[in-house]
Amino acid sequence: MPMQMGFRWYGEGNDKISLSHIKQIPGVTSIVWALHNKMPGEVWEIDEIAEVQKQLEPYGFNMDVVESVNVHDDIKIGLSTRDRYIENYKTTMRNLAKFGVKVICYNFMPIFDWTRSNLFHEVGDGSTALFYEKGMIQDDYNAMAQYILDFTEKYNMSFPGWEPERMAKLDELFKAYEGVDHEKLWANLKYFLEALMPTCEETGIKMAIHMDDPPWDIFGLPRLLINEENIDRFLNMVDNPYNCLTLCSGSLNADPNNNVAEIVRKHCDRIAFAHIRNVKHFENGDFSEASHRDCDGDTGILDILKAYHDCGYEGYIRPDHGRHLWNEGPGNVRPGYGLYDRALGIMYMLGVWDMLDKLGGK
Ligand code: DNO
Repeated sequence: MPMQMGFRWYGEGNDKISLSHIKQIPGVTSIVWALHNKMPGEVWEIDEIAEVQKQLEPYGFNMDVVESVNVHDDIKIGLSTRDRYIENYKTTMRNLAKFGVKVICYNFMPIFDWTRSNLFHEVGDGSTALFYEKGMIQDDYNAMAQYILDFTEKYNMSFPGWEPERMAKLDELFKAYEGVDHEKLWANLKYFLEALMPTCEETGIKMAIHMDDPPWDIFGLPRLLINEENIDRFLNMVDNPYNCLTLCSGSLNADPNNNVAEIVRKHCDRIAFAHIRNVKHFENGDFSEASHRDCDGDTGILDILKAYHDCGYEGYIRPDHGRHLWNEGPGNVRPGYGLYDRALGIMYMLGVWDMLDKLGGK
């Protein structure tokens, strides 16, 4: 079985891209989906999941990969209320398993999910891309969050991990995380995963943690999934084949010291889901996202794909953020999740993969 190509879709009424358009991209078999109206900690009900299944079925897409079932802050902070949310998480897993879900992508970043200072930065060829200006993400978390929230409000969208309800009490959240240092966060992650492993074994679902984006502490909040050493620690900490990675090449490579291809070769059997994204670095620590073509960024896309191919990777893979092209811009596109550049990314990945197959005689 070859690797399985996915495309992230935000759901009917929540994504301007239609399933019929996605169907025309060669090679896509999985829709990477989620119930985006759910708050972290809530149970995903069977009839809600069935609704998505009904939408995907006519196109022949499977719903094997969910991105994400978000983790409640109480679990990350380690409050006594966490057990209730862990029970809800298990119920969600059992409900998802009824629909054949095989992989749950999630993250364990305190408060903020992915973080950028500019959602539509000029790339130089007329397209725009997500951009991280290091100097802007230093002390003032309220200003950074406000930039994102103003955008989502203006264009009437919500970003996963940036729920306005949570963002409205940022100061409170920061207070709640006081004392949660790296070691405490590791311990809380271990507690969460150890509680879930029996349900993984029962349902066959792999838990695939996403890399932290960017891979360093921000605003004094600890981040764990940031480099090879910590990935080793994570996999050893709960050494179970259901404890897996969503290996996001772009998240990791925002730190140029990370060699993603090397990590692929080392842990291929524990990568349930691969995100392929290219990043271009600037000397002052800023970075921009780039097209999937190897030479357009610094991530080493060819080396990474070669590493997956050499390992005989059979897991799920998807193009990650793309640039915004051909009139995609604020108001008509989800930042990073336009149609065109991700479709180009898929063709690039499949082109490389097919050629590797051919050269390898497969
Ligand atoms: C950003 C994504 C992340 C990712 C979550 C996984 O575009 O890569 O938001 O889905 O961190 O939980």
